[in-house]
Amino acid sequence: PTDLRAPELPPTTLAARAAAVLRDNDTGTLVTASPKLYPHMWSWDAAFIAIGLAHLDVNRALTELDTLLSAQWSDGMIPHIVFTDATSYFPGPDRWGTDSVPQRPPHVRTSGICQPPVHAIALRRIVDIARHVSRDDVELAETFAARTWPALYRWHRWLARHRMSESCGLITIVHGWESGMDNSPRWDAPYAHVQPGPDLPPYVRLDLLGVDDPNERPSDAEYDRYLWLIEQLRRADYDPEVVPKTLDFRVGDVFTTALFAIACDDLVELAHELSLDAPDEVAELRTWAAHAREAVAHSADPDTGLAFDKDLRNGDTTRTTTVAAFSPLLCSALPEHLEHRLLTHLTGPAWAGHPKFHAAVAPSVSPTEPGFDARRYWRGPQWPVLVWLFSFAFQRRGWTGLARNWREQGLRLVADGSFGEYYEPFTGEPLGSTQQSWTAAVTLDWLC
Ligand code: 9YW
Repeated sequence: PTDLRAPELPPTTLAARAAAVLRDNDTGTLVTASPKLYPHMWSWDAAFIAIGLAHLDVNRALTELDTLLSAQWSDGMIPHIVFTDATSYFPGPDRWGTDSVPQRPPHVRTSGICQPPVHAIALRRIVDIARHVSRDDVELAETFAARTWPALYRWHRWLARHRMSESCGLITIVHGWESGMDNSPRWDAPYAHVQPGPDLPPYVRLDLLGVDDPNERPSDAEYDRYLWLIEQLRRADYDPEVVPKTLDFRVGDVFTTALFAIACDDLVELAHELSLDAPDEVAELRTWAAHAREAVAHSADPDTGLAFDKDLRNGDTTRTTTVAAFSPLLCSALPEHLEHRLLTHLTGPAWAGHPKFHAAVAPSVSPTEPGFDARRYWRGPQWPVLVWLFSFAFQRRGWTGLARNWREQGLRLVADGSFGEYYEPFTGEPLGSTQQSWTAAVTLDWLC
């Protein structure tokens, strides 16, 4: 039904609206993830937001990354939320209990877990955008990149040291939120081990106030588990040595690992482009990228190329197929024939090419999978930011026709100008939050 969506806007209007979203959500030094639902800075959102901002003002884009990096913990971790003073989001800094953690920089309140490492990808993209703007912007971006490269290297080193699983080589996540795909069916089996204790402190959910329909959000039972893991993290004092060995949720994440591989590549490329003198660090980054790719390749089914996460508590391969199973395509982990098969599957009728979809891009879960739910968060809807990641990866691979096609279809999804957090795949109805910053940001990158 067409009344679920506003009519399509022409590109110039769409770009102007996207720019307005970023401006409206801008607090000065950070753009909140969305005005109502997420009034703080999220780590991987900030990376995409910075790319969008670069099309408006390169200097402002760099400030965004600077704000995030100034919240980096002394051990190298970039926290998944940098809190503003807003009190309308739960769990806030008090619930995370990170104020007493010595690794946290004292001037800022943060959560105590991380999100996918897309920041180096963003930085390289911003340097590239600046090259098309002006000499002054190139100078600014390159100087910034040279100054912050060591911080990004330390972030990658933290992941390599503390999170590269010794058994399977995948990057370990200790909370579904670390994957960025909070309640994806990928995590249903691992979450089944998470049994909230009777001493889980009581809480009131605030996320349901920001959406029209609670069925678009995770359930209460899911939320209890999320909160229980925070309790376990607190009790482990957020010690990066202890956490990945003791938490009830420990999963090798193929998607995060694939992104880590290409982000390591980007740091290496930046070091070359900027003539940085860091031969040892560059050698390490190359090794991490190679190990990450190998781990993604290992996690792939030899017949289909679909890659699966590993539950590190029991060694089980989680056989749930979601969009993350196509991660090998992001980092070119597979031999050509298998990659071709995987790509054909992704673009075919079960996924992006579903004949009933409003826009021909991958959903978070295919309608052919048992866990599919067209309206619920990471269980079916289409997420523009994922479309951006895949189209960007395709472009890099030199698959320009395919990249263009995904960009066009991504634009079809967001052309109503509401900048939804995610979209119902059959109708294209925007769901969750509106005026979502990263949706506006990827729109700008597609249009500019
Ligand atoms: C939450 C901000 C974040 C994203 C995540 C997404 C959602 C936050 O929103 O999580 O409280 O549930 O799952 O990827 O960074 O946009």
